Amino acid sequence: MPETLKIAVSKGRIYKEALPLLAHAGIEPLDDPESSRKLILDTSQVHVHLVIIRATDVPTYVQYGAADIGVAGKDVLMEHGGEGLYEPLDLGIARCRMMVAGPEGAAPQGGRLRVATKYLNSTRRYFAARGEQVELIKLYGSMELAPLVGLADRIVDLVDTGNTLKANGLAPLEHIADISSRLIVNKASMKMKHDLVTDLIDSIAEAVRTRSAT
Ligand code: PRT
Ligand code: MG
Repeated sequence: MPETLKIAVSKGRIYKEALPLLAHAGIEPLDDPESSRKLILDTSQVHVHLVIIRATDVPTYVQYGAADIGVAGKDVLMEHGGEGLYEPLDLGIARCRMMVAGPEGAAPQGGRLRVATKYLNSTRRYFAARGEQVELIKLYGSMELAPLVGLADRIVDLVDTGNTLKANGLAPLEHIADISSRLIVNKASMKMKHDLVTDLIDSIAEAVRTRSAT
């Protein structure tokens, strides 16, 4: 059987920005995941398939070898921990910052801060490194709401333009990390499908270089 490559990618902003990089490597999906219900897409290369999954699930699929390669946000990778994965390439797409945010003009807090986030591990590490004791509240989305209704004093979320924070009377307070999407590779696939995988990495790396040169 000829070797195949499965590439895990999420719909939305990562997919949109990854498409031109994949196209440069000669990989063009034959369906549009935004309109098709298919979760496995054939591409212009018969041996390459795209697996369309939730952004937070991408590292898990690649870790277990259900996909050979994936495109995942650094935010998601920092939560996952990176076990079983190589991270050979920063794609420079879907850029944003992970920030601590809170009410505009909030007075410095005396007691133990309550921090709401979906990024529990990153948030725990960040405050621990600063020697600050905080109470973490796990949320799955709409973190901006938490300070407005008294659920939390601060949130940790991704910020791009800052419009979402501003619209909710919040301001960015502390920078935790710069975020962009990374190419990740299953460690066994890197060995077993070495030529296929490294050819793909090289050609996507070239696409990234060409793009940043323009
Ligand atoms: O939507 P779903 O629940 O399926 O998953 P997801 O929200 O993780 O997926 P998606 O597609 O929204 O995000 C995928 C990845 O894009 C993230 O993991 C990040 O690596 C990256 N990314 C880049 C962003 C942003 N920029 C971003 N601005 N992800 C989310 N946002 C959100 C942010 O959480 C906040 O709600 O946009 C809002 C802030 O944007 P501004 O411009 O108002 O500051
Ligand atoms: Mg989303």
